[in-house]
Amino acid sequence: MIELLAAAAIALNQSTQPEPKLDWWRDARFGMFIHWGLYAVPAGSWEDKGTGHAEWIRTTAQIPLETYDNFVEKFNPVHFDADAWCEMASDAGMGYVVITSKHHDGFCLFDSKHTEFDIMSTPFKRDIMGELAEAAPKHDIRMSWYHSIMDWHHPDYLPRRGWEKDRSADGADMQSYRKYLHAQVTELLTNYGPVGIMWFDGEWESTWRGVYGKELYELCVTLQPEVIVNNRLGARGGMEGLTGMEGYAGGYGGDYMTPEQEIPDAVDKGLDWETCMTMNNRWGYNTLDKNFKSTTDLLQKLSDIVSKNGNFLLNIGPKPDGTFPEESVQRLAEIGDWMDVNGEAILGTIGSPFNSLPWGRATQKLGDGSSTLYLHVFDWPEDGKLH
Ligand code: H79
Repeated sequence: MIELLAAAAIALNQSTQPEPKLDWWRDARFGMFIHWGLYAVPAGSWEDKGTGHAEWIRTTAQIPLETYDNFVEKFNPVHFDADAWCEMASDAGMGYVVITSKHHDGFCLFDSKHTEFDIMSTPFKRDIMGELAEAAPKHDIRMSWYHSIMDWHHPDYLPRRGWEKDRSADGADMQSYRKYLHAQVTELLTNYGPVGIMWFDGEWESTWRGVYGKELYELCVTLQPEVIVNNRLGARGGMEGLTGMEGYAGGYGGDYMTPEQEIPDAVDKGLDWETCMTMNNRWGYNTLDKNFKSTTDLLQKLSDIVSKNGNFLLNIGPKPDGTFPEESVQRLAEIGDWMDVNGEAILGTIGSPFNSLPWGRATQKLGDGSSTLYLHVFDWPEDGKLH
C-alpha cells in the first residue's frame, strides 16, 4: 500500500452516475448471491435425466408440474439459521446478500398471499425472507431479493416450455400474470423493511416488453425510493455483457449492469456494474458439482473486478437442510481472513488509475487532498521491483 499525497497524479475513475442511492452498494463492492428453493431437494440429479441439473432442473430434466410440486412436501430445512448465514457473509467482508425470493420454477421462499406455491405450504412453514430481513441489519448486511420474471408454475405465465405437451395454455393471460408479479413485488418491498436491491432475471422471453420493465421499475421506486434495481427488467439486448441500461422505454433499464459468469476486459469509466458468478459450476445445490474455484482465484477475481470499478456477487447454493456446502463455508472463511487484513483495499475503493499492470491490479481511495493507492500483487516480478 502506498500513500500518495498528490491526488492530482491520479486519473480519476469515479463513477459519474449521480445516483446517491447507489453509494452504499458502490462502497460495499462485494456481496453474496444465494440460489435456494425446491430444486435443492433433488440436488441436481433426476431419474434417467442425468446429474448436471440445478435451479433449472424442472426444465432441463423435463419434470412435469405435478411431479415437481411434490418437492414442496420434502422442503424442510431444519438447520436454516438466518443469523448464521448473515454472519458468514459479513465475516467474508460482504456488505449485501441477494437471495432468490422466487426463481424461474415459480416457488416462493417467502410468505405470499398470492400463491400456495410458497414456503408456507412446506413442512418448514417459516418465512425465510422475514427471518433474513430481521437478521441482516444485526450483521451490517443489506438484504436483497432476486425475483424471476419468467415463471414456469403460474398458470397465466406464457409461453409454456416447448416440452410441456400436456400443460394447457388455454385461458392463460399475461396481463393477469403481471398483476401477480406486481402484487408479489409489492409484498417483497412492503413486508420486510428496507430492501437493498431488487435483482430481476428471466425477462428475455417474447411475452415480456420493455414497457413492462419500466412499470416494474416505477413500482419498485414508488414503494421504496432508495431500492436499487438491476438491469434485467426489459430489453437487455442479450444475455451477457454490459448491456441494457438504456435504449428502451425512456431509459428505464435499471440502475446497474449485470455480466453473468464473466468479468469484462475493460469497462468505460462511470458505469455501475456487478459480475455475478458461481463458486463451482452451478447456481443451485448439486451434490456432484465439486468444481470449486480456489480461494486465491476468487480473491484475484475480486481484485480484478474492483480494479475496474465493479462489484462481485459471489454465489452460494445451500443444501436442502439449510446449511451451506462445506466447500463454500471454507472459501468464505479464507476470503474473510484475507479481507480482515486487506479489506481496506476493496471496500470503499474505486477502480485503478492504470490501464493494465503486468503483475496484478490496483485500486484507489480518495480522501481530502490525498489519495491512497492499493497494489494487489498477484505475481511478484523476479527482480522484486514493481513498475
Ligand atoms: O439465476 C441464475 C441462472 O439460473 C439464471 N441467471 C443466473 C443468475 C439464468 N437463467 N438463464 N440463464 C441464466 C441463461 C440460460 C442458460 C441455459 Fe441452461 C442454458 C438454460 C438452458 C441451457 C444453464 C445450463 C442452465 C441450465 C443449463
